[in-house]
Amino acid sequence: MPRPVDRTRRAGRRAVGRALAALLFLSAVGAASPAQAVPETPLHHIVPAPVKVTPKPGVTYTLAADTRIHTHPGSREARQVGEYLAGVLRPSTGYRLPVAPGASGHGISLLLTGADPRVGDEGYQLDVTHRGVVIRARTAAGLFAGVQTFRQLLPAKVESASRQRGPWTVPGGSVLDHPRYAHRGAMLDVARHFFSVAEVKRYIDQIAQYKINRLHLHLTDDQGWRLEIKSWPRLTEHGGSTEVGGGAGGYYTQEQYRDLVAYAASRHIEVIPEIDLPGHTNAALASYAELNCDGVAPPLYTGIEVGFSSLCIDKDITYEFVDDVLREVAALTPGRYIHIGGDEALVTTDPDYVKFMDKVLPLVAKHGKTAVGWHEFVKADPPASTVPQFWGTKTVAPDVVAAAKRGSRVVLSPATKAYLDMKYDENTKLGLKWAGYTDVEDAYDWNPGAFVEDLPASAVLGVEAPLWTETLTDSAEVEHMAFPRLPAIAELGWSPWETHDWAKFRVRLAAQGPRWQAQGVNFYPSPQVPWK
Ligand code: IFG
Repeated sequence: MPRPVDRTRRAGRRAVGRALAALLFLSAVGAASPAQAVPETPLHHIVPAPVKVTPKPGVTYTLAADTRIHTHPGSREARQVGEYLAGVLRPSTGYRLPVAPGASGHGISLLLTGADPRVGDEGYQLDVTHRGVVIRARTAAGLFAGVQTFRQLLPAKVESASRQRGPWTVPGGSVLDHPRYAHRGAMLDVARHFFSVAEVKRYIDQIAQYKINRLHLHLTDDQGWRLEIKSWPRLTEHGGSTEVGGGAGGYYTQEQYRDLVAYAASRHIEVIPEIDLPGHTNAALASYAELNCDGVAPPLYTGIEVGFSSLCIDKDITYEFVDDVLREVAALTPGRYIHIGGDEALVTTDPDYVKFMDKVLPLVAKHGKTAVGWHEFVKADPPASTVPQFWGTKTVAPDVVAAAKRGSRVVLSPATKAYLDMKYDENTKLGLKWAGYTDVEDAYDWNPGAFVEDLPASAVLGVEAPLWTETLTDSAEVEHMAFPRLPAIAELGWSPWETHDWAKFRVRLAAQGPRWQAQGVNFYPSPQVPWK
């Protein structure tokens, strides 16, 4: 005979049973209980991964025909970011989205006050509530970065250039974000094949989406000189008249170049012009006989060999030439840096190379700029202010580590990871393979802060993805090689190492696919990515 249990205890047990059953039921149906994982939203798909994402389940904000964009009163720069955002949203939503100074709790607000100090110079805070979206930053660059994140919270069709049906709903929540590295670069080689102003602007718009903030333009090489130098006009008249394969080539007048630099700046991207010296100079040598040691100008070159050319190290005119070029390039460069190349000077002896750099590096400083160079130039013991750009295929680089120990900070572009002209695999028609095949996981799965042995993490200024164009002739071919690997490098440059996770990144990358389709980006659908 079971012991009599008093009624109240039995009722109490039933209540506990009911509560347990309810909890089991709720967890089964996925209702948001505190312990329950938050349902997946676009907040989980942002590339580059933000520092901190806090979804607010059940909260959403939907753009409407009367939505307004408010920008920090009195800030022209904030207003420009507002107009940029409107330019992205108007074509696809069809909404007027007027932009006006003001700070309202409704609609979209871009404000330069109230941001968490951790956002620093390029970070932002983004908050989505039922009433609207508020992006706060300390600079316009931070607002611009926040806008790139906000775009990715909207449906992919918002990226379309033509009117699409809504609704234009974004998930509630907040993002706190700021970059890991100061230098988050993309390089475009416009010397092997010339790319028009429109094509470069298209690339600028594409890289800006992933918070890239430096565009290194490789303006001169054996096959072409692409920037007008008024004191040496034949550099473009003759040296810009062809390209790899013998095509028409081309060049930017200084006015066109200024337009490119301004366009990049409006996307908060600093242009770093490269004048590759003393090697990779056949276009200059072909343009001016007097620059050649033997006084004879070689023919224009349309092949893809490297390392066969050098300025004449012992002629005075060489340094007059370099000084004139650097003067005019510096006048066209609001940014801090000029890249002087220095790679593959294979017919320049080391003593001559050092002699050349000892004369040229002070000229860069004289014209008020800081020199970046491919990392070989560290053999000239350059000043600690100069920036070696590492492009090695190995992780051992003692001379680069020595330069870092002298105070230089290094940009990482390892050819085995960041060279976007490397074929994805043996089936890739475009590109080269001298550094090995590089699929998306290769481009993503390395740590810039611990890649070069003995290079202190504090010596890393950032990363940069070079895109050489020996085999690329137009935007579609550029995009096939740059996407999806450039966003991988962009994430390495922006996101905290703690967020680094290939299994998660490939899913986030897959969510970018529909956006690129909406934009007409000719991306490579790598089998490594679970495209939707
Ligand atoms: N190396 C050359 C580039 C280009 C590249 C193609 C550097 C610094 C091979 N120099 O990379 O001019 O030809 O992948």
